[in-house]
Amino acid sequence: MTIPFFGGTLFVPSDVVAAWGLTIILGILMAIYVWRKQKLPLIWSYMRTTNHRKIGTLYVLFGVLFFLRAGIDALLIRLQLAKPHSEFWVFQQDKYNELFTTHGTMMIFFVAMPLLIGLMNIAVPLQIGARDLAFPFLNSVSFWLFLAGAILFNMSFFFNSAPNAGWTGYAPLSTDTFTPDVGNDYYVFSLQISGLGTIFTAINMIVTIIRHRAPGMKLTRMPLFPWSALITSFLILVAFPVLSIGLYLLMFDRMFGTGFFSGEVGSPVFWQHLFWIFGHPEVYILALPAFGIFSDIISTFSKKRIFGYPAMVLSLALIGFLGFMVWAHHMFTVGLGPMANTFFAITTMLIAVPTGIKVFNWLFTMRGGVIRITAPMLFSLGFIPTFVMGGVTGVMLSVAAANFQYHDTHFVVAHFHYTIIGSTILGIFAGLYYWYPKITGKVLDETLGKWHFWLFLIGFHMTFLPMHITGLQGMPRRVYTYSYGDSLFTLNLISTIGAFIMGSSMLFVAWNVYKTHKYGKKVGNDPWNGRTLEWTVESPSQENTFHPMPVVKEMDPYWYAKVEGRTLASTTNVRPAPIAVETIKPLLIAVSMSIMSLGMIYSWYWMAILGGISTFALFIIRSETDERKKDYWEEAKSDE
Ligand code: HEM
Ligand SMILES: [Cu+2]
Repeated sequence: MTIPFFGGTLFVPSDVVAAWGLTIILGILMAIYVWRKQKLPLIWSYMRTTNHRKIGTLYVLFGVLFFLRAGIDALLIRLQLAKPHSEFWVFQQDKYNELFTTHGTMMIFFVAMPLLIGLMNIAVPLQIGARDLAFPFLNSVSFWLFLAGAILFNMSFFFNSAPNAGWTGYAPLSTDTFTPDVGNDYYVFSLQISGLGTIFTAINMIVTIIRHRAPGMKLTRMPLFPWSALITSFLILVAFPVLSIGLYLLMFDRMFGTGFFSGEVGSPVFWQHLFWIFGHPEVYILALPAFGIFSDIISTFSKKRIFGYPAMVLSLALIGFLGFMVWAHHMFTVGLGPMANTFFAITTMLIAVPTGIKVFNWLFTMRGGVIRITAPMLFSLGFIPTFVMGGVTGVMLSVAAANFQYHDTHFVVAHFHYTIIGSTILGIFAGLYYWYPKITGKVLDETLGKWHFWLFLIGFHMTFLPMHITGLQGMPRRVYTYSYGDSLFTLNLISTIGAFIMGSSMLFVAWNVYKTHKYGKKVGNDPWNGRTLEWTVESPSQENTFHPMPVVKEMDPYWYAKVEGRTLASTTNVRPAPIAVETIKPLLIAVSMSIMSLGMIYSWYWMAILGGISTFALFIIRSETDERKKDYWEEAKSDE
């Protein structure tokens, strides 16, 4: 669509026009709803909250919102690939590149990460007997930084400059020589901002889990989800700064004419190293929390303690450690040489060992157990074979010589969707069904949950199983079309139909949430007959839980207390809890940083400086106000 604009003409693609139109209409409808139902005070209180459950809920809400966007991207990709020589209406110019870039980037950073972090926020403090995260203020800063990054990223589409160099932002394509438009600046700054928030969360989680466990809850008695959160946080702490550095250098290349990743002295391979030193651990940052969720759920619904607890913890740690030794398996075809390729092939294959141990331990946990097939359990059961299949193709990919054949084909696309959806997404669904009572006080409808599960799983395998074959037949990834002669049509059509089945399963979630909200009954503390501490507190969990504090004498303390018909011992002599405050400052920090980033993206330096000054000022103001000041004294005394 071309629009006359001050004498010139403006070209606006029709999908962007549609997006603006839709957003304005939805915005107006939402404003009316908020006004009519008088929800403003509620929104205002959530904008200032520092409570872990509320922040966790916000993460989940926005994660789901971005899932919708990234999911629609996926459906558009699949529509385009449904038949050869397709000319789908949104495919003006190089839209396909933008679509797979926004799909991949959003799914990883603005869907999988926030949903997992949201679940950690909701469940981890309750599971370890902490009243909140160690730094509630910082927690809220993390959330708003994530949201600021995500909104920034999405804004790019509305100005018809979505990033288009893939979620990996490979140089030299992502440098200003080849993509001079601001699209990839949006990529750089939105990941930078939200990444900062993620690093803060990691610090927060580590301190919370190390410092704020209930009395008697030794690390060796801690449930596996907090364990996975702890190890994941260490991975984040090492991996995300590397991404930040990479993005920082890319920013210099794009905006200030340096040549880190191209030219005489720079090299695109430097970017690949930096990116994958972050990027491979990132895969485990997504997978490990899901492992933790499955462990807790499988144990609960098998009525058995998790099998091989020490081995489970050790293999979590080992996977985390090995995750840092394998990044170059993404670079087999770059030409690092046979020695390097062999080293990275072997370390990659080694990861299969601890992963295999975990799979067997889940199976042994179920063996001889009293199994209840509930929605969360179904997702956990669906995870095991799906993830194992992804693992098998992973080992195939790690054979460096064979990798030359698979590299950058749909085989890889099939592989990583099996692992990421098999672990993270199924884990998120399982966790959401499982902890829904702790979030809202109601249990989601089981029948609709099962519909969701089956449609999703069947649709999933229909979508991605054929991609193994199209990939082996040589269908390249990130290429927007193919021809009839390639004999790829039927398999691609099946994939597309599968994707729509998968998409339709989400309608059951929407219906379920609506139905539960409308007709669901409030449930008590312990709707699943659970084993761990989160089931001893109210549903939904209140601010300031655990008064008095339970004393933990074994693993799964709540379960053994129930079995032996006693109540958990408790004490009031505990370390002072983190102090929740209501404050708008975290949101303001995020807004200032967005203003700074927008200024940088469009080289409006006055605006960048303004945003920078206001960020800095807020830091100063914050450092002058510390709600814990008087409690430091008490804590110092109690530590003596
Ligand atoms: C809902 C169902 C999904 C469908 C139908 C789908 C489909 C696809 C397809 C066809 C591609 C390849 C595009 C191309 O190479 O031309 C792709 C890429 C990708 N997908 Fe998905 N996907 C789905 C869900 C997810 C999820 C849940 C995640 C992660 C949490 C994810 C992460 C990625 C990533 C990282 C890429 C690579 C993008 C790139 O090449 O830069 N996808 N997806
Ligand atoms: Cu990897």
